[in-house]
Amino acid sequence: MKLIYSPTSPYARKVRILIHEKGLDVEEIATVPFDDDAVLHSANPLGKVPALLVGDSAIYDSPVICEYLDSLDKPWLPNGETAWRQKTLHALGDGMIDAVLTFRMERIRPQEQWWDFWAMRQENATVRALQHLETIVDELGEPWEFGNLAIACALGYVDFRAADMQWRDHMPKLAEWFESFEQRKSFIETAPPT
Ligand SMILES: N[C@@H](CCC(=O)N[C@@H](CS)C(=O)NCC(=O)O)C(=O)O
Repeated sequence: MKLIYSPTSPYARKVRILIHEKGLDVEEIATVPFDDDAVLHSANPLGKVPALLVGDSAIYDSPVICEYLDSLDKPWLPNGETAWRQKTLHALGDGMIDAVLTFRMERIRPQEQWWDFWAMRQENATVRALQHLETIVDELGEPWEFGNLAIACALGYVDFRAADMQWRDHMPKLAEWFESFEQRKSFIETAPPT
């Protein structure tokens, strides 16, 4: 298996942590999606990372890749009803990443093209998600789980792209929960380059 990824992608970071934690045999191939890499385009017509090559076929969209890789060895995703909660937490993390990515893209355009309404909606969504996480922190679990994998990567992405939010000042329980994840080897080794 081969993973096409970008070192700054938080979506790819989830997959890479999962690979590291489970010791899976996956070759990691770095690319820059904005360079319109032909290998990436042939794997994923949407031109987005991550994409996983399995034999002659490709799997994409990071939650699908995570679910596939997780199923290969001692699944974190439980069977039955609780799986829906784990998938929903994973979607919450992904949604936070989507929101931070979107408002950052607004801000790196020339200022006269900024759409403040849209940027503000994404920023507000991120704040609401952080506030919600602070209220459900006891549910997030301590070892890696399918849901908290995305939440931890989302918090890492807020730190990477929106550090000025200073979320730790307002969400102390979440900050304490996140500390133990920040110290894990797989999290450190997949950190975006500064
Ligand atoms: N929903 C997708 C989002 C992937 C995504 O947007 N990746 C970004 C990098 S962080 C990308 O490849 N962007 C290139 C583009 O949109 O053209 C997933 O979870 O895999």
